[in-house]
Amino acid sequence: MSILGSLDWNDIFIVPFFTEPSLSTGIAAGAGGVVVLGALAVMVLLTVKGWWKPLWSNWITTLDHKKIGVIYIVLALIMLIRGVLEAVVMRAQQVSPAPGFLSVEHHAELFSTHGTIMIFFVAMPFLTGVINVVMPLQIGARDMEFPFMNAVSLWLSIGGAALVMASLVVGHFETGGWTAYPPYTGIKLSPNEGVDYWIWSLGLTSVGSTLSGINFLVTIYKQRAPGMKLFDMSIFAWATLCTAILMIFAMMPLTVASLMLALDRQAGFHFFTATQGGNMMNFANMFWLFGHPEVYILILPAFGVFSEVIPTFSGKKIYGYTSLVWATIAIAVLSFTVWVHHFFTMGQTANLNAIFGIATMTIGVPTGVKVFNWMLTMWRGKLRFSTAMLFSTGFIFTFVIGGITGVMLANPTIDFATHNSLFLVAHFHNMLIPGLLFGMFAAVNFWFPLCFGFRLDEKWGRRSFWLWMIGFYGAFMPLYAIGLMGAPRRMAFFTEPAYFPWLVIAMLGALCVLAGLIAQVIQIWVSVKNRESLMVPAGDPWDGRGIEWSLGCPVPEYDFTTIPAMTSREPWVDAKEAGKRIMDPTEFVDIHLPKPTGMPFLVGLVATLFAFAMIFQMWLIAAVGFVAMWVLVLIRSYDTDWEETITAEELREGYEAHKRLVETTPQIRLDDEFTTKNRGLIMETQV
Ligand code: HEM
Ligand SMILES: [Cu+2]
Repeated sequence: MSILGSLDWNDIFIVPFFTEPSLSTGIAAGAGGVVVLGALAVMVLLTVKGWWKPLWSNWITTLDHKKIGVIYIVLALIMLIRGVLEAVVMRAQQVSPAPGFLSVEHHAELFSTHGTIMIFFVAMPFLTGVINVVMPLQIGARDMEFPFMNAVSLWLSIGGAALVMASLVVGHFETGGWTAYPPYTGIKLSPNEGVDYWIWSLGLTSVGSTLSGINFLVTIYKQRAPGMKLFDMSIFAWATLCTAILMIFAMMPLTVASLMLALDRQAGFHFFTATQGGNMMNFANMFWLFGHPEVYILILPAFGVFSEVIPTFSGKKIYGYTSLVWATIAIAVLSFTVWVHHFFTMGQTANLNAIFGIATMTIGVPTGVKVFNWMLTMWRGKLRFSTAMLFSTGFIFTFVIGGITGVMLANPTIDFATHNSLFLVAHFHNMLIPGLLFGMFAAVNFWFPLCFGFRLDEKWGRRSFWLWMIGFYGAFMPLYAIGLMGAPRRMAFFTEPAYFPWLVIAMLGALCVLAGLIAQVIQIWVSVKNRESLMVPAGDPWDGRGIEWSLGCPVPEYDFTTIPAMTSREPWVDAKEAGKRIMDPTEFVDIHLPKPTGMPFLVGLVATLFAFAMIFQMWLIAAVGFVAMWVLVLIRSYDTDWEETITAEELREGYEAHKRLVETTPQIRLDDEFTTKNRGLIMETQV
């Protein structure tokens, strides 16, 4: 056995194109080329601009929750570009004359990477990033409870994503979809390294997410500002609390199921082989015991975002705080009771199906409560349609349609007819695009100034919203129609002419979504270029309600000069109503922040090396990587010099400086909110 395990020449991305030239292998080689050249281009840019050092000292070694959050979001955006491009290629494949330009395996690889990437490397890092930035600021914490572990989670997620990217360059990804059901993904039917890529990239990121869940939960329990009761927290913090609990309990079945699959594949176990006493249904049950709560991990933070954005831009406080909190808790609890609806057709009794069908429909109730809460918050409000607000209202409207089709699918009799059809594909995109992506886009447009000190360009933001909205309807409404006509999912091509016009519309819709994504890239570009005129240093560009808007933009490294006294649910609104433009300080005391360290990056690096070695069965390298990972953690445990102090005096100076700034900033009225007059100080305070 060689030290390079199962790796051979044919695994290098351009080789298949030379051995069997075709459009399909050409596209694969092109994709690998983009990854390699892209990586090279970034390195050249960093070298030419001399950015390696600032990148290392300001970002890679950071333990600051805000920066960690930003890195997560950047990761999500990069992976989103890949995911959307893959979707466009799949759409193009299905409108070309059968059998299309992709080989069947290549198409299968595309829907598998698309699904895996969108869930684990777009959605998860996106929401983890937004929580990282916002939650500590809303509860009056200076950082996460475990900043070092937070950075380790980050680098494990990046490692997982890097492996999925590596599969474009070295070897192949799997072809069994994002769910990777055995027996198809067993060693007999999927002998190459594809499934191992899936197992180990998910392995890294699922451990990262479990640790993030623990971190969020403990932070909320232990780091709330003095006097802040759980029922004083923002709805977003509540959403984080419930998401964190789901992360802790739901990621583990996935980690375990994928490791069992690894044992089946590489160590001759038979957990899931029916002929050897195993049972594939154990995989299905464990996967969906993770999978269903997962969709609420994805959606609850977005619900939290909407619950912050809608009140702000309606000029009213959130309608029905308590009912919203209880609805969130109810959704989190119920989410563990419905997993069987993912396999109604797989052999259990009708009675069992009925029970899980009813449980599924029950989730519609608390979700409906929320929709009414948001609508009643807007009712008679003075609505301002910022980009964040557009994404939020677009969400409500679109999500309700997706919810209705979900209640339809919850009925086992209907599910038997639509299972594995494009109707289902339309349904879950109908939930995830508004319910996850729109929420995250709203969050970025809303909270961006906290991290960078300037707003994002509204004109390009609104354009991106309309392109996403129209693109979504174009891309997915046709799938409801052909799904009901009988089109199955995961098909490399269709021969039924009646589907064709619908597929063309879906293709145009996907292109429109791609245009929306390009508009967002332009939005960021334009905003960075015009950052001087978009600066909002006084810190409150939207007449915000949460205490995160009282800190100045960008928020200083230590977040709070003094931890605010939480005397009510919305102390910042109270302060503004009392005519104040800055929160009263409590007491200035020395604080300790963890020093930047490259250790989490190194842990992530060796963990990724270990995972890569496991994929290609390089056992020696894997063993070294595994040991190195723990040695690094051990070294860190003995490190005593890991804190730096910020003195009370520095904090007082920070406070005075912010105060002077606010005093000299021109105040504007809400009508000028979207103009360059907005420097972060708005006169009108809402009720
Ligand atoms: C942005 C526009 C998007 C387009 C145009 C798109 C398109 C597609 C297409 C064509 C498929 C294959 C359907 C089939 O089985 O024939 C698919 C599958 C899938 N998509 Fe998307 N998608 C988009 C966004 C998303 C997002 C945001 C998510 C999740 C956060 C997502 C998650 C999935 C999943 C999980 C699958 C199933 C993969 C499998 O069959 O294993 N997609 N999508
Ligand atoms: Cu489900």
